Amino acid sequence: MADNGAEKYTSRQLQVLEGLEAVRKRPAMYIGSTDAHGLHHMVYEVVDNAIDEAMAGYCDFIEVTLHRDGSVTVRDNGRGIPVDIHPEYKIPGLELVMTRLHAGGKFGKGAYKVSGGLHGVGVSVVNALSEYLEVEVWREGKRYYQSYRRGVAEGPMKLLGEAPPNKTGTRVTFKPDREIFQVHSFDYDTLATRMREIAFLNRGLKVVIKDERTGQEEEFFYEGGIVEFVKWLNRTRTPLHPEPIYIYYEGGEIVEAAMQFTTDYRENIYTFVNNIPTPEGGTHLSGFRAALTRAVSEYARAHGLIKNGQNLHGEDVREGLTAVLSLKITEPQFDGQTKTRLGNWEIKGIVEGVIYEKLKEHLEENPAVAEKIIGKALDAMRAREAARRARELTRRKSLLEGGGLPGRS
Ligand code: 0RA
Repeated sequence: MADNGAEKYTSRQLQVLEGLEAVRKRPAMYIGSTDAHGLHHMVYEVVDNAIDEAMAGYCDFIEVTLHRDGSVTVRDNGRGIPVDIHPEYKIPGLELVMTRLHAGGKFGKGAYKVSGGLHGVGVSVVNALSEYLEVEVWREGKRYYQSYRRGVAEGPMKLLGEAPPNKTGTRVTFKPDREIFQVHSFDYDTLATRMREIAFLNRGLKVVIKDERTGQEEEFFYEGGIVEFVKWLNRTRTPLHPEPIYIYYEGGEIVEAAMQFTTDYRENIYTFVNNIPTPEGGTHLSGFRAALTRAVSEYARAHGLIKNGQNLHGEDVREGLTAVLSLKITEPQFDGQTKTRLGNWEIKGIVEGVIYEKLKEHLEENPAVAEKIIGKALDAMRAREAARRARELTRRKSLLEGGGLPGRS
């Protein structure tokens, strides 16, 4: 019996080492790359865990500190990593989270969590790729600690003593391994940009970044969430209406959008799923665009703002639009070259329905805003048609002049 247990323990330890070995042998498979991107991804991986706590409603503070020796600390006031002994593995949850590769599903179904793509690979990957990692947990009135070298525990988890009343959370300090990464220095601006984005996407969450190498320090906190995000994105543009249009829907999933039209000619739509940017777009963006075109076109036609035979295209309506679309869903499927395109087919219809209904309502209730948006779309439509006529004219002319190919007359 005891013999059997000892043998099991040994094979388990072996499994752990094999898991870590795999991560250290092919780090890019787990962290994306070993260049600057991969290096910064190490921080995002730990921060993602704190964001999961925030999305679950247990965390409203995250702090990232860059140290002079190339290490970084991520601190949060979430629930703290569980420390109780796992019934099957017979080690604290903390050690399990830090040393075993996980296939995700931390919270099980029904919770919004960061997963898919490179995100959600687990803190154990960060641990395996760190020269050293130290973790401190405040939970159930106590303070716990464990440290590791290249993913291997230096000793058992220690109880450090009492935690201050009601204090919970996690603090992770790690130094990315110089044997693994080609770049060793964190870029403040890269990290600060992402921390600001996280704060915009989670209203009421305070995100602090501190750089001990330079003394630089910023605090991001936005009570207005993505409405403030859109205003901030438009800080160098001229808005057509003072307040962004805001849409919120909560069903099985959360659909949130903020949009503001400007005198710009470009379309600036930023999409996120569970706080992860989706620059390759996907079903949520398709649904959003379809709804926008339909709602604005229908309003324009119903109020006699476009004539019969005239048609607004999607690109006309989107000209000058700055928008943030943020979804929280339980089982995101990330596809595409860089796993940053949302694939869940059912999301297109959900987003399209929500945005169409609420935008239509907003336009009906704010005719002055509607007229400005449609005026701008009509300008875009006329410019598009004029450009087409000019192209056709040039083509006909060059045909008449014989040739059709430049330099041949
Ligand atoms: C596993 C389970 C739970 C939380 C966490 C891990 C967790 C990980 C990190 C990493 C950095 N900060 C973190 N905060 C939490 C769920 C805890 C519960 O059910 O009480």
